[in-house]
Amino acid sequence: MSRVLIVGSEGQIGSQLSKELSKEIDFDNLFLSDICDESKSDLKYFRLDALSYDDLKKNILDNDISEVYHLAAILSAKGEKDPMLTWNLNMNSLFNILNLAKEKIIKKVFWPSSIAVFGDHSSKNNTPQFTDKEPITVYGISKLAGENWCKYYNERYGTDVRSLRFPGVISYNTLPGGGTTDYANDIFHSFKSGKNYNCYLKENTILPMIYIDDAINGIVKLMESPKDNLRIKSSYNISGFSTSPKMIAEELKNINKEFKVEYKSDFRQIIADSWPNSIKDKYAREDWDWKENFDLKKTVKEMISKLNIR
Ligand code: AKB
Repeated sequence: MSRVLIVGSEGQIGSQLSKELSKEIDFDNLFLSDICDESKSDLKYFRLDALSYDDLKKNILDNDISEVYHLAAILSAKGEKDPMLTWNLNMNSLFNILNLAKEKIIKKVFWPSSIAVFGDHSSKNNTPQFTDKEPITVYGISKLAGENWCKYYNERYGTDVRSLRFPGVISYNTLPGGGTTDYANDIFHSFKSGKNYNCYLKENTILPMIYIDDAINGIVKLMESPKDNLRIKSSYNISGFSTSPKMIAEELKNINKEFKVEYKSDFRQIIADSWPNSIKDKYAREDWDWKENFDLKKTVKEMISKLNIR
């Protein structure tokens, strides 16, 4: 039985992943950690700075942890405010985990990458696993470097590090912070509170998205797959559906025709324009049976129900 640690458990993906893993893993075998003092969950939690190799190693050894989900990162839009801080956190926390895996202190790692690894020269539609990648954000640069380091450690040191290139994640429980795709979450909260939404992207900006349940299901399926089936040693393309602010707004207007969205793009538009419109996730489908369950309509329906919007 693995003993599992989530690093960055209080964020958008971590808070839902911990709920899901706690269904399968005994209370005593699941540990959460983040940079804040307390957890919102009732699971075992300790404060941890992922940049401290010594603290990470001590906590992992003391608790006999064998599997780590390393989710701590600064996202694309926030990252542009302080590129060096973003590079430092995103890269050096990953190196800490990779080196613990290299030393065989941990046996298995999950680390999320992002569609931010793609750039202006990547193919725009149905973007394949292998294409030109010239990311324009420091977040994207750190994710692309991280992917290559995961591949290097897997091939050179025989580590077992697995990764998914996430599109924008839409979720109801914890809001993302500092991403370019955050609008696809924020819009539901404005809708719920009866306010108009001011969107920072142009109405027809199409980006790939995934509903949180699919994102979690993808992580769990990838981690359960036999290692030998995994041809991609860096990070797998994965996607749910593609949408624009206008398409989400239309779905919400079908529920309440008074709902209004105003569009005034800011610096995040340039980031969004450099990312793919849609993703081809054939390797994930072939290697570990990836299949999304949520399209846009189903996602909107689920968000409305989970956020208790009447
Ligand atoms: C962001 O917008 O920065 C993230 C991502 C696509 O990785 N949601």
